[in-house]
Amino acid sequence: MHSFLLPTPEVADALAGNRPVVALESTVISHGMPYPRNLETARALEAEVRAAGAVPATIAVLDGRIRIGLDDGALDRLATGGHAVRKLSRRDLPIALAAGALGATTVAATMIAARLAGIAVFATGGIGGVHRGAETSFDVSADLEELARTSVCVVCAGAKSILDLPKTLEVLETRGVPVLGFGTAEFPAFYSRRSGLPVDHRCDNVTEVADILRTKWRLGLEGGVLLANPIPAGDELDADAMETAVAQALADAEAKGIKGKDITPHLLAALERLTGGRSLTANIALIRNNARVAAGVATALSNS
Ligand code: PSU
Ligand code: MN
Repeated sequence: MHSFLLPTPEVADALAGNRPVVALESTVISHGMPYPRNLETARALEAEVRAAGAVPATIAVLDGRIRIGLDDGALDRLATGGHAVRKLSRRDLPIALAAGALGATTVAATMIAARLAGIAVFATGGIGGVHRGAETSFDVSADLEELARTSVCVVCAGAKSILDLPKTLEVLETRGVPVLGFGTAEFPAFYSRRSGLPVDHRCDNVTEVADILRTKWRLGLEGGVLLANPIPAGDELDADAMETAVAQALADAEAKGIKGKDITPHLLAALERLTGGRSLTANIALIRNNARVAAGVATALSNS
């Protein structure tokens, strides 16, 4: 294990015994949801992973180490820290570690940490992608670069329509990232099951997903795989109503001049306000569903 990594004994044991482990990110806890729902959700995700027979490893940066698995105290600091918690992507990791800062890891940084620790499967809500208007702003999430280079399977519910979904899929294609639909041939749009955009391949069970992962990596094709798992039908939000809310959230961010790493957290908070909290409830349902599926994939992968 890399000297910068600090796994909990439970995670270290599971990895040493080739038992299934699922990585979980912390930016969604610190910057993606309000307290106390964020803390409840973080705990619920760990419980989902355990109930499905795998070991959860929530990842964050504390006191100069990348923690692989968090105790209650650490989870609490991340959930209550607000703006004192840095949002860490690839570029930020060395700075935060060297400074001994408290930081939450994005999809990109969580992938890096998972890979270093030897964890192949990671569950999140939605990935970052190509922002609307990227042709002038150049705002393309580092998550896409990381998916291109780091060999981890990321289970998500697609990407939010705060992003430009067709452009996001174009970049994933260019960068060689397989996009698999779990029980669907369509890329899901986070709050809704459908986007009208096709995935590369539909998988109907976790064994098939594990086969594709193994094949990719045995071929020496380094890089991630995106497993897109639609929000459960009963938790879906109305696509038109969400589009209206997204347009308002984007206009608000533009008016306030929000840019760079602050834009995604700002839009998430605005959507929650604009939907009277319904976006948060949907977010929690889909991320729990992703944790369950990720545990299944990790189990299928460790059985081979
Ligand atoms: N999308 C969501 N919820 C989130 C994020 C994205 O629906 O919480 C977080 C993830 O941690 C993701 C990060 O990796 O935002 C992307 O930020 P940016 O767009 O600045 O790359
Ligand atoms: Mn960005």
